[in-house]
Amino acid sequence: MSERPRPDQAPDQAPDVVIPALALVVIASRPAEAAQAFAARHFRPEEVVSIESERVASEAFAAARLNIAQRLSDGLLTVATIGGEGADLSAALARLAHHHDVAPVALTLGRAIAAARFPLGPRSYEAAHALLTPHEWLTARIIRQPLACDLRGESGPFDIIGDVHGCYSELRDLLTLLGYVDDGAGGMRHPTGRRAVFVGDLVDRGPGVTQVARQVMDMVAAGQAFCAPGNHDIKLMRALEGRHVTIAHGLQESLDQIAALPSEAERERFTRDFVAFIRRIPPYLMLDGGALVVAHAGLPERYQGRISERVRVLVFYGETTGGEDQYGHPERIDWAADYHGAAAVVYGHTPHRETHWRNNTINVDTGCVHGGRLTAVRWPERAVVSVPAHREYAHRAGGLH
Ligand SMILES: [Mn+2]
Repeated sequence: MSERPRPDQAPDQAPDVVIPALALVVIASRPAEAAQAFAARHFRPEEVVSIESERVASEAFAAARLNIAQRLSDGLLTVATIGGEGADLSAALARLAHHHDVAPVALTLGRAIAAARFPLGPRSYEAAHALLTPHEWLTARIIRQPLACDLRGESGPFDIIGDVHGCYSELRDLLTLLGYVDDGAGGMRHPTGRRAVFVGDLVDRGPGVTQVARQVMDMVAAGQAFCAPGNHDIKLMRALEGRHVTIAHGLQESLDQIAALPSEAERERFTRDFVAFIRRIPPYLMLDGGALVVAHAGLPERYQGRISERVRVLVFYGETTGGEDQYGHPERIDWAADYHGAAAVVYGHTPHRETHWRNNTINVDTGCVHGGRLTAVRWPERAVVSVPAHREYAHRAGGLH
């Protein structure tokens, strides 16, 4: 972290330490007393677990580990204070956080702690902050930043729209049927303030990929919509970033349609805007005080309110058995069959002919691009609204079930 004060801070003010609102914050100092004092000053007593031993194979760590595991399992921010030794200990704490799909964040006090004790990386620490002088320890502010998925402050009414896959005409039909009107600037808005929420998979397979993406990006930018990314959106983003991806499942249609934009400037602008958009939107959305979760492939209750690599894979691709059905589609684990969560989960990803609420979940992918329907569910009404596809744009082996 930079020691240079930001322009809006007094020169002797320590930099703000921004941590995720759900994290395992590991505070290290040599000796450990400074870390304990810092934790007592900046965190609530029940949030802090002091680890009195530097060794992983100690009773002190075993006891602390149980306590930390319980708190992380309950989705509570937790602070562990440790001394300046024991790289094994910092690694064990990072593993414990990842096990619970919580970000491990390090905060070191003083110059005596080697940064190497808190390596950054997907299997290690997400961030490492350093406060170098006792003056900084006293003046630092801890800022708890809500997770990107935490949109609980956004309340409805919403219209949550299933996989569009470039079906631009049908998207316009559906938005019109739902009461949205052209806002004169490319976007659409609802006269009574309803907002659209997209479950993702805007692109691939269908004929209007760039129009759909542009429409959704415009609506999100105008505050008229939210969007969770789908696996197809992520893959197109990667392809546009120049990364190696297998061209399959309709990706070629998206690339062709982008290549067919009328000018190099428009191609560049679309590529830049789409990549930035998919990068910026959260992996899934918690809305309406937490009563509503929108995730492309759904999300079991134990992962709601968490963001990790495992959660990303789950919300983009869903859980599969690794096997395939008779048509070559991945065999999916029916997570909704035993869903008992308090939050309603609206998702898409796997096309079905019919849609209905089941255990407080609903799959709104009714296979529009495969000649089915484009579907929305109204929230909080829970009513289903849909429009028929104008035609079958992409064949699905075995058809819709
Ligand atoms: Mn899809």
